[in-house]
Amino acid sequence: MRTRSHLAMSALGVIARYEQWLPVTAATPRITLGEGATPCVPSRVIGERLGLGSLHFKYEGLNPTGSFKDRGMVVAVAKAIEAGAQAVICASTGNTSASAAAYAARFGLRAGVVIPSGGIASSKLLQAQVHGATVLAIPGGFDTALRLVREVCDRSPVTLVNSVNPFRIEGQKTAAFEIVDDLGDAPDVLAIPVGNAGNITAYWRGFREYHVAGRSTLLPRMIGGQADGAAPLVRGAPVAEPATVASAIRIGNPASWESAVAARDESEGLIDSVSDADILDAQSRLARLEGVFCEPASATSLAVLEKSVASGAVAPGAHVVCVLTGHGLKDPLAAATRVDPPQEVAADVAAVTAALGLG
Ligand code: AN7
Repeated sequence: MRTRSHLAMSALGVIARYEQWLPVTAATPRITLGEGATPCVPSRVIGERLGLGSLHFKYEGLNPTGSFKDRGMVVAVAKAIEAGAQAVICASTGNTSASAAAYAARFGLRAGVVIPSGGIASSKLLQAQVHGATVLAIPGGFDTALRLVREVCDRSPVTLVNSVNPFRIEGQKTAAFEIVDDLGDAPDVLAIPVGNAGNITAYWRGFREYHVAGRSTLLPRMIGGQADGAAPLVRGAPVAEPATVASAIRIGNPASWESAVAARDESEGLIDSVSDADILDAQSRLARLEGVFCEPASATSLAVLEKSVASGAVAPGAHVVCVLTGHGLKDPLAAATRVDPPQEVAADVAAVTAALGLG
């Protein structure tokens, strides 16, 4: 059950809750849509099966627009307002655009989003549209879209709110603070999906800052997960045409490449890749065994954790937090490939009883 203080935390939002850790000034508006204060859900089944000391899911799908992007977006938009901006722009595989559109709508900015044509999940596209963003679909993938919006920002008075905007990373690091605040210390291992690599950068920064300040006794090993068909950081070279069912992380040339590698190496962690089948299996297991529905990209964190336990890279007994970055309802078509259609039955008690196996 959510406690009163828990509710108060999400009502505060991440800027007001963590202002002393953020680059905010007296002039920065304390805006919020209620982001952050997401639960660390203890695993009921999977952690024990893997032989872990503990496993928690940081359920970021419960943010206002259904993904972790809201943590960074609220800070980026607050700083944009502080600087007098009237418009924001981003490239996106879907969640950044949904978040930018919502915060822009709420706080009176125009939003432009550039997406790969046909390349983002249906609910994410709808979110950008419903919040009134100008949605532009281009031929090519996310990497092309990001290059394009960076050039637009060099020429025109519009604020870029991709994670190359440093305020995005600053806001996103609050998720690491929350994990330590909720669990009492940092975990041994943090498993996290990696696309444009802003989030692994942000968590590592957050854990380090809390550790330096004496809020935690340890630093987690960062275990990053990419999809086999979109694994530039595993290969060590950009991927020209990234391909995976996990459209959120269909990224071939991550903007935060160096800081992701630094997070991996400084934490003595690893970044590995998993197949689309493993990703969808992990998504399904989370839904069926734990009651937690996340999108495919998010399930990459569990899939890479399972692979790491199997290889011995993560030891039995380890205390692990798995970051579930976005809600499963974001991408209904992907999840629908792994479920049975409803059984058509007659509208009578006997038929329903028999179909339920209660007869
Ligand atoms: C659910 O929305 O890049 O490694 O444009 O939506 O920080 O990029 C989304 C990325 C993981 C990867 N999980 O995080 C975008 C975008 C989900 C995501 C990632 C994304 P980064």
